[in-house]
Amino acid sequence: MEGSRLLRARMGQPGPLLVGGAHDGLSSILVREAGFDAVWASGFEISAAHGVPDANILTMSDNLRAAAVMVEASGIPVVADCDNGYGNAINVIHTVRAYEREGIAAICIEDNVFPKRCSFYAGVKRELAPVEEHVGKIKACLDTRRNDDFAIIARTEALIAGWGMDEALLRGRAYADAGADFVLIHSKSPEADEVLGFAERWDRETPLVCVPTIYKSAKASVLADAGFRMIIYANHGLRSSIKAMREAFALLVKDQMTGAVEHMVVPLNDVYELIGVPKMKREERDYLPAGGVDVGAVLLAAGASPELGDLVKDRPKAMLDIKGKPLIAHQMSALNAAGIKDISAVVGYRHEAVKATNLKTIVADSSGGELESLMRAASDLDRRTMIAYGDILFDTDLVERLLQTDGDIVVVVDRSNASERPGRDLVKTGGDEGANGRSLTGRQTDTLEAIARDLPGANGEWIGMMMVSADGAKKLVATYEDLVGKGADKPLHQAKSLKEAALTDLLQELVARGASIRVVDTYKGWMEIDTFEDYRRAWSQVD
Ligand code: SPV
Ligand code: MG
Repeated sequence: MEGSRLLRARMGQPGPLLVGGAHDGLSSILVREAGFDAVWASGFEISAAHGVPDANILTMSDNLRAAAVMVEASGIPVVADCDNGYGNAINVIHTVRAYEREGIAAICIEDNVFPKRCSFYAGVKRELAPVEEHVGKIKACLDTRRNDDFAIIARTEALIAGWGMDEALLRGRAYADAGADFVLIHSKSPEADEVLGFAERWDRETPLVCVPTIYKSAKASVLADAGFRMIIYANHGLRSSIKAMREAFALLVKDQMTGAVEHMVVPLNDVYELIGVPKMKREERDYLPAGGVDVGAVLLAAGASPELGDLVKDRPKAMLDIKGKPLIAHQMSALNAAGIKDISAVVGYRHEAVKATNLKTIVADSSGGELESLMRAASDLDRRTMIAYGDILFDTDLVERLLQTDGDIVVVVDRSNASERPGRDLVKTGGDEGANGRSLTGRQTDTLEAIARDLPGANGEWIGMMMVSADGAKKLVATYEDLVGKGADKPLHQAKSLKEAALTDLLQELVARGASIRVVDTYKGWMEIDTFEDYRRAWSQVD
């Protein structure tokens, strides 16, 4: 609901409206959090936050911008302090249009001349506009507003300027009779006697507003009983934050260590909650391409590759140059483009040569196999993770397809040429789609039945790429640990020992234990770099 309507609706309920002063988005959020009915976009606070006196030094646009930020951030009605309307009645017309357009609930216009002086500055030149001039401004407000709920608060500074109670009442009545929705009587008396005296003599229906800054001991209930319907706590947020910041800064300069102020500051998470980071995370999930911060990737790049001869004399395959960029950098680009930024590589052979920006490297034990390499990264397997061999090139589309799957363990299978690829990781899959493994819907209903090198009756090749959910990752690690418990020297499927085992051996073990491993089909979008011929092909095919 619009702020002006909310404010009007609140006026229909019992009790005074409590309004908290703020100067920016965060302070307005704190006003809402505390339970105030509305935010007071305080000229005093906004000026102070800009480091200048409250004396019409900031322009209407400066104040409007600050108030509009508060409307957006707080989500509760904003009552804007518009000083004297920033000029004469003609300026006021533009002020009303602009503030109403920004969703402000109410504006307050005081009878100070332009340029105004803050009500509390002592020893400064203080003049009031003639009463007729201010009545003209109030009429201009009422004639200009498009929506009658947009409330106009007419404020008199007669008591502040020392013009006496009779003048204050004369002005208040004139503004009420002109049609103002509220009359604000301001006072700098240390006691509430002045405003209570004013309220006692108030003889109009128009509700009263007060700002108990200097008269500190008047409780809202007392002011409400006297007839005040809106009570503005105008600047206490800003003043308390000055105190807190001053103390924290002094301690930081003294101790030169952030721990010194830890007891004085809110945790970072508190800030995140206040400014909507959890909501932004939900929006990221809803509207950004799949992937993002919650998904990691582990690349297995530890092995030596003697078949590539001199090409890998001083570097591992991951650092093979393909069109001016190492193989691993191509992998990282494809992952990054799909939103996966948190990437680790398990490295081994010539590991000191593996360098890439934003890549975490984990050094594997050179005597171990592929599975042991992966388990070196076990601490990274604490969330949804893409796992891939370090010697394959893949494109972003393939990563995105994997991200769209929802199984706990999902492997990518190439359906072309399975039988013609001896020595490869072959698979047998089964499911409810056609005999050739194609599915019209594109959904992965196929599951892995067997995986091994040189598998008779294979209907596809595992490309060395898989996605595990957080649960799937846990299952992978738990199964490995269970196997370790049974003896690292024991054979595991095609491996002589667990220590030498490949990832395929663990996948086969998971199948044997009844795990459901889903399959995503592909016919293109990847390439293995195993031989000189593969390397030559990569140069011709990579953009
Ligand atoms: C403000 O907050 O800017 C006000 C209220 O106008 S007071 O500072 O008390 O005058
Ligand atoms: Mg003000």
